[in-house]
Amino acid sequence: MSTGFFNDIGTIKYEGPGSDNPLAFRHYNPDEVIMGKRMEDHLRFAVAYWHSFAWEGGDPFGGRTFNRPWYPQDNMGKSKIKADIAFEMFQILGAPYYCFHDADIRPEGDNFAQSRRNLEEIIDIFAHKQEETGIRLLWGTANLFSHKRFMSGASTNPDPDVFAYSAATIKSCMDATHKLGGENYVLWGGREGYETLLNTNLAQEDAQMGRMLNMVVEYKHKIGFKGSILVEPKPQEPSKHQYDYDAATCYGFLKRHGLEKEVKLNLEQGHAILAGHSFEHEIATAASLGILGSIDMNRNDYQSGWDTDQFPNNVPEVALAYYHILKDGGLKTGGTNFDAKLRRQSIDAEDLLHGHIGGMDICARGLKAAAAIIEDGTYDQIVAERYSNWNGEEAQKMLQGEYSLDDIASYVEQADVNPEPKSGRQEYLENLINRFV
Ligand code: XLS
Ligand code: NI
Ligand code: NI
Repeated sequence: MSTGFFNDIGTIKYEGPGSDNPLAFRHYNPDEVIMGKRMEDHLRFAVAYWHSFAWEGGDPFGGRTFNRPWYPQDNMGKSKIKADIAFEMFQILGAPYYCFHDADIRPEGDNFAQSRRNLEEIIDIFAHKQEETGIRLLWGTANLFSHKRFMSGASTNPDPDVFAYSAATIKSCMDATHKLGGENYVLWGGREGYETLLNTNLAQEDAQMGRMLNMVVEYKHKIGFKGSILVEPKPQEPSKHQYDYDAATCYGFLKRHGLEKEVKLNLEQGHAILAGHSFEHEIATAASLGILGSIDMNRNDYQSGWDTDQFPNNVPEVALAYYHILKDGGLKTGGTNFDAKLRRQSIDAEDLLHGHIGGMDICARGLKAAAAIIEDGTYDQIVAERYSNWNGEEAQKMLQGEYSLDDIASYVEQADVNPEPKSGRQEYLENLINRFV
């Protein structure tokens, strides 16, 4: 039954590139087969509960701008209204998945036990709605950054009681995710970092964070959770410096704590930009290390220096992201989560639909372009050619460690090795992209 929040608009349909209906898809056609797989199964779209249903439109200079029937978000009744409207929106959009933090979906209790009971009550409602609609949970996570108890960190807090409270919270969120058949569990450490080194013991905090993640993995196996555990890198904001800075830094952390085979990454476009990288850099890096898990799709304003979490609107950028995802064999347990929010002036219910419809269409165009690049094969061929001399027997021996530095030095003099530079052909390769996007 419709809640009336979206003015009884029906489900959004694919109408093709020629359509001028703003409430239709022009590129996202769930059943269209790309490289042998339905578009819906490639992209695995998810709606982020927090930005669309918990965030009230505030910014550092001003409070709430939105009016929603579930405000103020402080009791179970309001949480249920919010759940009804959220699931209605997932259905209108035809989004197969959603994601949440505990704090997005339940009111905070007076103590931990009450917060947990509130969570469990909502989870039962979600379970029922999932069954009714066929919508699934891409991932669940714990909000260990909004409440003041986490101001000095969650697992990295100098107070062991906060470490314990965080562990209990993560357990309750893993249980909730498991119960809902979630396909991943995410950890994003917004407060796992520091504001000043003058009060921070880096080695101590690294040990705490490593212990927490090891407990998460142990608990995953204990309860038989089959999904992936994902860490989400971000270099700063809200902390001045966050330990999970970027994909490469996270890999170092995982290695150090013996977790590189157990944990993968959830990479976000805007976080890549904040780290001074491109999104495809982060994806390609994670893929090359074998830890690419899922993506948070959004875009940052390139001037503001904030994590602006806008809906994506740049096809060439998105195409390169999916190009590296497809080369890694596509998203497995992961998906494309719109970790994106409206601008605070976009106060209408319909704006929520426009944001997601546009984002889904941009991703569909990006995916089609990425598939075309791969099917064409020129890049693969040029890269293979560029490294082809490494296939030679002597080159392989150098790589496999059969020669030492002094062996190679004498060979260079004996054979009078004198390398000839070859063009990297960057402009040609960049121009080629325009054939596909
Ligand atoms: C914030 C993060 C957050 C995570 C989930 O910048 O992107 O939304 O995705 O905690
Ligand atoms: Ni995110
Ligand atoms: Ni973010």
